[in-house]
Amino acid sequence: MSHSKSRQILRAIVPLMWVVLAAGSAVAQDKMEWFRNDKFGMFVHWGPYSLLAGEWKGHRTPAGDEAEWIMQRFNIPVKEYREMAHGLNPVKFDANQFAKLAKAAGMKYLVLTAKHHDGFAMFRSLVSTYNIADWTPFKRDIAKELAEACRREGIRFCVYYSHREDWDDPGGYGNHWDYDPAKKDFEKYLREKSLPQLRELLTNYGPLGLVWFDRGIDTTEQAKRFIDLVHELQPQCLINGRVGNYGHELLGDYQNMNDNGMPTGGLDEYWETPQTLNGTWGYSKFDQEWKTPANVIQRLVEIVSKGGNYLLNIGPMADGTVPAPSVAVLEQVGAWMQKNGESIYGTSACPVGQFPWGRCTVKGERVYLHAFQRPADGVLRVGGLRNEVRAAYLLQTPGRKLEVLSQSGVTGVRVPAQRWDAVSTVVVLEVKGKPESEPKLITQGSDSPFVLDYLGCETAGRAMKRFNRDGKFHIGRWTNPEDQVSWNLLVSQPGRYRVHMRYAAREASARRKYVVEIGEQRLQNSVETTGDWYQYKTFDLGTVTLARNGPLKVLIRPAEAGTENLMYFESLTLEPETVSGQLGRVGRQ
Ligand code: JFZ
Repeated sequence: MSHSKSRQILRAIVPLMWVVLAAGSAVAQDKMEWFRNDKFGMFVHWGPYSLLAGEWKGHRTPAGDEAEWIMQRFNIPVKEYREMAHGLNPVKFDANQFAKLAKAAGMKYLVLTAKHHDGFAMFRSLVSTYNIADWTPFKRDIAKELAEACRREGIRFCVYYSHREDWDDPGGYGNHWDYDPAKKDFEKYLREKSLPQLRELLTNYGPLGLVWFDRGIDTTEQAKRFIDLVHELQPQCLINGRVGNYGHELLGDYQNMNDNGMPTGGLDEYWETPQTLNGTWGYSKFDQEWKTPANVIQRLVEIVSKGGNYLLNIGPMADGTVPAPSVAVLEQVGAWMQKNGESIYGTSACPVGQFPWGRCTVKGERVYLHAFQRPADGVLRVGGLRNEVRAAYLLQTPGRKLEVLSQSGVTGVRVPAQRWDAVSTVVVLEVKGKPESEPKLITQGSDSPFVLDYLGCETAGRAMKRFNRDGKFHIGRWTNPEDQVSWNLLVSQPGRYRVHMRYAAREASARRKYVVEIGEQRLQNSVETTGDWYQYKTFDLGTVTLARNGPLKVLIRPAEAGTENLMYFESLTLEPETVSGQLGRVGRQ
């Protein structure tokens, strides 16, 4: 057999070996482990839109508009856009530079737009010649080069794939100017382009960290075809929440928060916030509104302190250059990460919430205090931490212990004036045992109701605090009596209160019984269907008496065992009807 023939066979076999290896390891490891540890990733939005750079025939995409949407923004005919795409030729592209930049920034995974909404593939595809290798003079496979460079730098390679939106294909969503939407054959598009290209990505580029789907899809059945294909070829590969219909039950291994959103946190599942470095994902020559390194670092700390990952974008130029301001910001972020990465990687959400001076993350028996500003007296105060503090020191100088103060449940650490970092000063508290918070106490203002929602509650069993772009924050996945949510109230206005519950429930949950325990009082009701997923309605559960000042526990749970999700719970409100307002004896309710 000739040398070239054997190389051809090897080239065909090697990718399949990855697939076989990946499949075997899938069962063993907790596939979320790397996502939970790595925290910080690079998003790369790159395609023919980068050549237009926010301008089409003298028209500019408006400020804050996303330059990668230019084809739809200006209803550019497929014929003209395709003609333009022939000109994409990133001769300055160096995959090693991208991977090294991600590494220098402290980013651990990289997500490349393999196909965005314009339908153009940034990888060599046998499904469609409308791709970087066949359609342009560049002729190389960008995804292949990036995947290999990422592996050399220890960066996990991932792909973004717009599985529903495709302005080039008559069967895809979104092009209402060239094609009649009523004549769209979406099923054909799924069968002949979207699913086959996903198969190419899962077969030819080695193990992928995750596939980042976008803009949802109509039915759960359609979404499951993408999920099943990923699981079939690379079971260890993660899937983001946008694979499914935003208004339906959440699918995917983790949830994406709204783009550029700063979530309130408090979720019981993995989530990620994608953000731009300026105002657009795809490169625009007009948008120079770059985030500062301090801004990026504080956003990273904020997101990680609430249990999320941060996916931060670069928009390379058409010639393959990464805009210099992006490089400058990421290099300075990396310098901070070099010194403080221990307080980010592998940490979990802070159990004691946030503070006026900054945020906290936790790992093992360490609490990392991230101070964005110096309190006037130089003392960082942490309320609600249950653990004994053994020692405190600046992460940069572990040998120099700091003074720890403790007063009525508040821990204070005094940081010398000259030791503060302008962006984020990281103080380490060595504590005894796993960091835990005192139960969150929900207090009330005068005549104000108690509004009990996902943020202030404790969950037990399978009850889970979840997020959905349409359904927003809610409690779900509770089916049995041990799946519970509870709140610890501090009553300061005894009296009669009207109880309202707001939830969404599909027909499958209708008539399921649930219990609301308010102190010693117990309300039992049946779930009423509200229509469909996340169509919330408010129900009056009657009145209760909060007899005296002091602590009161409120708990909600299914009344009996079942298989169906009890409901999508949004909130319980205790509205004062008649309150005495007098200060009474404090005792248990
Ligand atoms: C989508 C894309 O349309 C956009 O071009 C970019 O790729 C971005 C990362 O994802 O845009 C979105 C998708 C979801 C939301 C907002 C913008 N959202 O959930 O608020």
